[in-house]
Amino acid sequence: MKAIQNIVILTGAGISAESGVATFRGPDGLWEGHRVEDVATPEAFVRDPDLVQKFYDERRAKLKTVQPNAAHQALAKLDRTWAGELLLVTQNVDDLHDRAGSKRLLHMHGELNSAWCLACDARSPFDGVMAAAPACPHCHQPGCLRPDIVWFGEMPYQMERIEQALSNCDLFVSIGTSGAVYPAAGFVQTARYHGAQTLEINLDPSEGSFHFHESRMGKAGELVPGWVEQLLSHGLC
Ligand code: BV8
Repeated sequence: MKAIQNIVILTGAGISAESGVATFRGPDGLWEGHRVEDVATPEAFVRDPDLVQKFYDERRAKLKTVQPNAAHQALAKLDRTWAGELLLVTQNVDDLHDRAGSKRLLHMHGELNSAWCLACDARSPFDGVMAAAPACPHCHQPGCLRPDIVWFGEMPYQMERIEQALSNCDLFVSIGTSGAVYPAAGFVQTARYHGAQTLEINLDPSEGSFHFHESRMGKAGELVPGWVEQLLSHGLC
């Protein structure tokens, strides 16, 4: 097995589940009877902006009541101590990786605590209630803010940077994701094509489990700290 220098980690809703943040496709996978795919779209925002704003206002408010768990903390420790290249790509729009201290972090689907102004195109930190049509912190226009979230049918953020990291990594690890959403679900194939070792840590087999060299089934809060210690001690996954 070749030495590991460069690592890409992909996380999904499962890594935040033990912090009390609902996943999308578990038993609690519906929101007020709506499938996420039906609310997290530009069309839904045009059709019923108040419903969509309420969906995100509730999840943004929930962030103030939850804490990073042992999996977030372990990945932040890896971020602080890994001498090689490391990129944590999260599909999650919560701020738990940020609050745990991860720095080499990329939110490919946007963030709940960010607002995107449709009048001036600026993105600004935001932790309030968007349904109240507040003014843009940048241009001060009222009622022009949308959640800074990548909806279905919209291009995820920093895809070139992600593709470059995937083509250059020795190890790709997927944690807490169902492998249901693209292009994130295809990252394992890109990494493997470029010769990376691939590991999945998940509660259940994901839709893409067969693409991984190794799968470890269990809770992220229980498995990720041990995996990080193993990696830091032996440089192997
Ligand atoms: C795009 C923000 C193109 C919203 C989200 C093929 C190629 C490319 C695109 C497509 C394609 N086929 C279909 C598409 C379109 C679509 C798509 O993938 N649809 C799916 C439904 C089939 N993709 C898109 O639209 C993407 N955009 O392709 O643009 C383009 C090209 C040119 C120009 C313009 C556009 C955009 C997708 C982004 C959508 N936004 N998030 C929000 O958060 O409100 S995606 C949404 O689902 C979530 O954010 C999350 O990121 C994502 C995936 O969910 P998971 O994170 O995996 O969560 P899930 O609940 O599914 O699974 C949790 C897992 O954790 C489970 O496996 C469970 O077992 C496990 N678990 C639970 N507890 C634990 C645990 N594991 C460990 N420990 C535990 N304790």
